[in-house]
Amino acid sequence: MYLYGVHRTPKSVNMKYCIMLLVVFGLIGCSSKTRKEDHQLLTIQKTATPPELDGVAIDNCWNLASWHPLDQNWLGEAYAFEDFNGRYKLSWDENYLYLLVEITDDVLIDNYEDPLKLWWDDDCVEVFVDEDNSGGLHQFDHNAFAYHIALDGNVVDLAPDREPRLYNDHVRSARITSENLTTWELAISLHKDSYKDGKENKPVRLKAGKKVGFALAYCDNDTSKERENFIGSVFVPGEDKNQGWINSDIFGTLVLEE
Ligand SMILES: [Ca+2]
Ligand SMILES: [Ca+2]
Ligand SMILES: [Ca+2]
Ligand SMILES: [Ca+2]
Repeated sequence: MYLYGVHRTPKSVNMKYCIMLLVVFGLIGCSSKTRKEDHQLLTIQKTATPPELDGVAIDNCWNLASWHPLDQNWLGEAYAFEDFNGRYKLSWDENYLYLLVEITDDVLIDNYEDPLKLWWDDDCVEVFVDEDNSGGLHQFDHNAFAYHIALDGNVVDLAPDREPRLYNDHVRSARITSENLTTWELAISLHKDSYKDGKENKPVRLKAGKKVGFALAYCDNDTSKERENFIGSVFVPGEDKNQGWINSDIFGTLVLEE
């Protein structure tokens, strides 16, 4: 009897201990999946006057904002400064995130007239936004958006049905190209992860103190069948740098300031 008891007690204690460990690790696993670690924190200033979207960067909000580099080579060989260089500024008001992008690119190409065909192989600006800065996967849902803005202004992202769709009412833009220099001005409305395609959706009203997941990139193609470089605004750790279109954990974090 005694031996039986001795034999049983440690087993049940071990079992309880295992269950407790499983619960603890489970909780840690869940919380790390749902919480994004903020990195590249950028504080951006509200503007009382929206910039005029005309590709001319003389607006007051741009005079007050500082430049940030677009210089992380996410895909492709090392490139020369004349081949590509870029920088950007940000501002906001209740309705929009405003973005000024200045790109030097030696050849601008638009091989595919259909905006829903191989849109990433034409020169385009790509804007990644995660409205609630939640982080996490977003490839086939609207936890975050990856807007590709083509030279003709069309805006494409993958919809939950895994097909590309135009989101032209989410991002308005204007650009002016003078020789190798293109100046883009964009107004981006932010949408919640509950966004429903084909339904009426209200953009989020922006407030001071809000955090937004954000990254910018440029697909540079000059003479090739496929894009030659994909240059982003945030450092992505690890071998595979092309993660922004799948995982919003790699986005930087904007803090909206009054
Ligand atoms: Ca302007
Ligand atoms: Ca180029
Ligand atoms: Ca989100
Ligand atoms: Ca190009």
